[in-house]
Amino acid sequence: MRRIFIGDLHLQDERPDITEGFIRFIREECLRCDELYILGDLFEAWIGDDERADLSERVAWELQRLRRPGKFFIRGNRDFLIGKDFCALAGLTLLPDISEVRLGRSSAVILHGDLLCTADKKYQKYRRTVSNPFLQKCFLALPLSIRKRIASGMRKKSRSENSVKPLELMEVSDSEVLRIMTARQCSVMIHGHTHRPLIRDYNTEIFQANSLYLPARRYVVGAWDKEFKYVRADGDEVKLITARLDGRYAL
Ligand code: LP5
Ligand code: MN
Repeated sequence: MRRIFIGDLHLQDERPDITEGFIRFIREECLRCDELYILGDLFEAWIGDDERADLSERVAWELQRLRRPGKFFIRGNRDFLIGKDFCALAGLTLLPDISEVRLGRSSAVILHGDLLCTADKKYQKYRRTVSNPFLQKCFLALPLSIRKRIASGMRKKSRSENSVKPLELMEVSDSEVLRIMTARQCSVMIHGHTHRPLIRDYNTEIFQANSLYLPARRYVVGAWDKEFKYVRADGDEVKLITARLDGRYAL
């Protein structure tokens, strides 16, 4: 069973090269996989399924026509408003913010990654605010033009806050990583969000459902640009692969 995990594509009209690279990727690399997991921030910003922009329509069509693999989506902090309409259009199964998948002998916990940044109290408070269903309902009831302005203001504020925020606040908390992996008996974690792709080994063994103890390992997929990093799992053989938008892949 081959599974592919990608995230942080941040698709937007201003970067058609990334959109074309993504379409090539799903037509080539994903053709040979059994399941595709998109771990959030597929889009740069999402203001509601009803926007029906050319970009999102094209992405949905390309995903929909990808017949073979199961296709799964976890919301990111930019596209947490993606709902069942877009998922139905794209043939995506929407997963909970923290989900699990069996990888051979191991179990993996998969998530976008922003939930792991527990030191950033301001962000976690913001996340709780915008997760409020009533607030989301009010936002989605606004005209699209107003929503676009609000989203652009939020992006501006976020960029300015991030420009002065200490890096350690925008990194994941290892104690939170291990808490979640232990609680869920998952020896593998795969996420994105930080835009700092890496493989991190922990000197902690996690009990697996099949009474195996396996060392904890975390994989971070990389944001898409001329190059990007994604995770490919063949059973429990998990690799962080460097790829390029032009389709030339490197192991
Ligand atoms: O996204 P990024 O990489 O810049 O930084 C993130 C955190 N920031 C965010 C904010 C998003 O960028 C905003 C995207 C808006 C698009 C969708 C609009 C939908 C609106 C729905 C309303 C119900 O996620 C940033 C972290 C960083 O990751 C690293 O982890 O540091 O967090 C912050 O900057 C915290 C700030 O306090 C966020 C301020 C955003 C504006 C707040 C407006 C108040 C809410 C308005 C509700 C209508
Ligand atoms: Mn993110």
